[in-house]
Amino acid sequence: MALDTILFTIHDGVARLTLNRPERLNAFTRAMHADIAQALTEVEIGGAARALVIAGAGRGFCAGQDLGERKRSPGDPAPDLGETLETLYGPLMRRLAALPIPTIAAVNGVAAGAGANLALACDMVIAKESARFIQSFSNIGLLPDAGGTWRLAKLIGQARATGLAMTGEPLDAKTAAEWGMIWRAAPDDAFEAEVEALATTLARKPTLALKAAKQALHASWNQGLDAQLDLERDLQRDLGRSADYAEGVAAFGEKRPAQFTGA
Ligand code: LHQ
Repeated sequence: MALDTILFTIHDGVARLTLNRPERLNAFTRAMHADIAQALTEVEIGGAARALVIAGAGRGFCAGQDLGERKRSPGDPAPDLGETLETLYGPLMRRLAALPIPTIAAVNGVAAGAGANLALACDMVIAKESARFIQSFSNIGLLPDAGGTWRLAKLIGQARATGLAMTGEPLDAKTAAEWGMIWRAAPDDAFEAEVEALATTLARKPTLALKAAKQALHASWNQGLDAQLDLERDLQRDLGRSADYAEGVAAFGEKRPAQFTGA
């Protein structure tokens, strides 16, 4: 794959997608969106990846939309940001939500604007203690996009979501973890090892079960208990027929670690 703006590997069941424009804190460009789309296609159809880690190269995770790409000269027409969201950010957020494997945002540094909401679009977020999350949109006259207004309120409640959206103030990783916005803030010197351990653990889990858990948890945001119980019943019925369930129960009985294949 010829990729200019990201690094992408799949090894031992773990796909690693590293945003790679460190001199711009890995801000999104059109080219980066295209490269990410290409990598996600490989994850979706290749079958080799059982977990996806998204990280940033250098000192930042992602500073959101590259504002250099958005510079206007006097007299230029106003941009259609709706078109940008419709064709670039929306599809990315939808693809991550639909991805049948767990996604981990490894937030190695500042995550701002759509970069913060890219992190929150992943199933689990682990951040360096020194990292910051910034809903920086209001600083440039915009509202949080890329799912931000939807996700933030659900994760941390309306009051805190509103505060972050309106002030554009940075939120440190420890507080983000305390508020329940992310899974964990890791000491900087333990961060890489913790990301590696989490990715390896998830890649060895029964993939279909994680996919079903993701699907059900997402559905729970939009439906009541009755519908949720029905969904759990249907998904569990399918999982009960999986090879991994048979292996899990057998391994428990034989007091040995299970060897899940993802089938
Ligand atoms: C950047 C950027 C950046 C270009 C740092 N672009 N160069 C969707 C639909 C369509 C359009 C609009 O947007 C969206 C979604 C969005 O994401 S809107 C939000 C866009 N992002 C921002 O507003 C964040 C802008 N960046 C910042 O506020 C700061 O850079 C943060 C707080 C992220 C980091 O601050 P510092 O750690 O002090 O670093 P820095 O500001 O010195 O940045 C380092 C370099 O990276 C610097 O370049 P330079 O040549 O001076 O070294 C910045 O210009 C560049 N950079 N973010 N988004």
